[in-house]
Amino acid sequence: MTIDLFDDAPNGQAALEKIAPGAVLLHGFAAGSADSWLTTFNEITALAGLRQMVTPGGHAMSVAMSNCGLLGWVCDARGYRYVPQDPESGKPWPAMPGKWRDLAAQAAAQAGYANFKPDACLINAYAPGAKMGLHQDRDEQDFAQPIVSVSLGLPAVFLFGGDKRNQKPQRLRLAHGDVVVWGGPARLAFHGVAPLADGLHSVWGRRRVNLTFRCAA
Ligand code: MD6
Ligand code: FE
Repeated sequence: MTIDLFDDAPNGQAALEKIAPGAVLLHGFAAGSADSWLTTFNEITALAGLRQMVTPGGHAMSVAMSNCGLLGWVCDARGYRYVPQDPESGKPWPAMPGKWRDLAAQAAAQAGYANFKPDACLINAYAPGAKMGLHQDRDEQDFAQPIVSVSLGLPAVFLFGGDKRNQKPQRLRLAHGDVVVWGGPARLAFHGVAPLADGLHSVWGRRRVNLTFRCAA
């Protein structure tokens, strides 16, 4: 199964780069079907629109977000949490597409995390200049489960630190189709995204989209 995916990658293989104990970068793992990612992304964001959420501190995030799956991550004046309904529509988040869930599980398995069954997919859309400050992902119930992060569209510089905020982060270039899998001893590492450089991607245009698959419940 994994071999087939590798054959789909543009260079005929997906190189696995270890970035820290517990964290790997699968180069080009999701690059195979760029058009179908976009079609599905458009269907989901037509149902649950991208929006700039406001942090508990009162700042609008520069990244626009939506979700699919049983649970979606939100933030507002009350804090950060997972909720089963889109607060804008009152409706459940759109279902997680089976092909998205399957690709996330295959990436997790490739990184050594078998039986990954995500219930939440956070969708992040970056316009040029948008960024994400250093943070830990700690709103999920079970830190034994990894996170799988799929990068689409324009390349970004991913900042990857340690489990203390003051550790100087590595700077990793994430290109279209790259997948980062993140768990075990790296699960609570601080990470962020540097301001997105402008550019034009042939399928996604002037933006980067990141999908992070999680087990939230
Ligand atoms: C992003 N990603 O790449 C933001 N979190 O746009 C994340 O915050 C993230 O990529 C946990 C694990 C992988 C990630
Ligand atoms: Fe994160």
